[in-house]
Amino acid sequence: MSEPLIGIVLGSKSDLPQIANARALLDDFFEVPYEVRIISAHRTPEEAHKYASTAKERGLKAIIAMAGMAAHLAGVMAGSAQVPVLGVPASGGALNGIDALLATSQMPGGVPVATFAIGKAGATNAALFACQMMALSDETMAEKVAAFRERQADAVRSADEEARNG
Ligand code: RP5
Repeated sequence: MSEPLIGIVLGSKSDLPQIANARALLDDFFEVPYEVRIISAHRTPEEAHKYASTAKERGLKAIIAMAGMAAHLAGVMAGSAQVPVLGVPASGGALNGIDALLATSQMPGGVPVATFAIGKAGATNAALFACQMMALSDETMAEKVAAFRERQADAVRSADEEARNG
């Protein structure tokens, strides 16, 4: 098995269902090696630092960090990592992800976290964004990104045709 190029880190195993579509895309369409880890900024802070600080030397091109509630995970990763961190606020909790959205996006200047939508859509887009970043220096990946967009557009056109034909 190839070494992972993308690290997907979740704050809890309860976040796992929210990355199902992202995983399917990476597995089946983009065929990118990735790893999934459960590491908490609060519950396992030493592991969080170790994971982020060794990401570049282990060959990761990006870290996708998803966490909910007081979501410090992406910020903690960004503080120690030398690769881009894509933050995904997990849905759930009393505020259904709004808390995580603010915690993930409102980083102070100097430590960027690219923040995506709450929940499944955000995880999907973070995975696509990681592929797009890799496509800048990988022509095969660039072709897959283009093919994905075309497939998506075709699905909308088919839906449009069905709707028009009643
Ligand atoms: C966050 O707290 C996790 O990312 C999860 O979204 C939320 C709740 O975690 P559990 O109590 O379900 O483990 O750290």
